[in-house]
Amino acid sequence: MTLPPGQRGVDGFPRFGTHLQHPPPPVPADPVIEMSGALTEDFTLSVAGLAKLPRQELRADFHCVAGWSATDLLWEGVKFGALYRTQVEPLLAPGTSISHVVFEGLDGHRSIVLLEDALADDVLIADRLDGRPLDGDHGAPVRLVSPSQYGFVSTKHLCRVEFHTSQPPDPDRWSPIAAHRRARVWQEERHRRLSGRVVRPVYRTLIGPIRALSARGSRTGPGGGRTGPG
Ligand SMILES: Nc1nc2c(c(=O)[nH]1)N[C@H]1C(S)=C(S)[C@@H](COP(=O)(O)O)O[C@H]1N2
Ligand SMILES: [Mo]
Repeated sequence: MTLPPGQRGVDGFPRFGTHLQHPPPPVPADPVIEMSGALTEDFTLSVAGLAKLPRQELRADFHCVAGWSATDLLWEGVKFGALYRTQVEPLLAPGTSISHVVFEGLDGHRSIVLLEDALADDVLIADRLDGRPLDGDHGAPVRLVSPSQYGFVSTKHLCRVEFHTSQPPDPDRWSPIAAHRRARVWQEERHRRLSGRVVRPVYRTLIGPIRALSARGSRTGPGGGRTGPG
């Protein structure tokens, strides 16, 4: 299998993230996803209810912007596009046009995604990985999975989705490592202003330290919680 430009395969699926050494957030007794923003009314989606919607399996590689790729993961969940069309579009006032979607996790991680990217056929709200419920390391109880975009888009521990009619405030804006707004892996859209090729070697130096920190915060022990064959 070829990987996108500048990516290197890793064994297994490490826990990795801006959460660094923080353990995964506790899963609420009856977890929900709050759906809010430019809708005629906000609503709440229960995570248990997701299991009853039309299910989708997705076999895909997962690419972190720092340069590692986990290969051949099997996700299960609900297509974000199907959810949007059936449950969100009916709540749009005439003339309202959504441009951006914000995905927020229980740990405060946020990803800002163009609607057209969020509606791609390979974007899931996933509750299972490799035939098992998601564990804390990989985003329990549910996470976004958008394998055509770098990993930071795929918010773990998803608890809120906001629908916006224009670019929402972006705390990343003036950051030296400002993430690319589309973050498409095959276009190597790592950085907002610098070319992917240029930032590659710099980002790669972050993999070791962030992996070590993330493993330290893991509930399932170092190595990332992906056990068994594969
Ligand atoms: N809630 C939350 N989601 C997150 C992150 C995070 O720190 N918190 N890190 C992101 C980054 S940078 C990557 S590469 C992937 C890593 O997913 P994994 O830990 O399942 O490998 O999660 C993304 N989603
Ligand atoms: Mo990442």
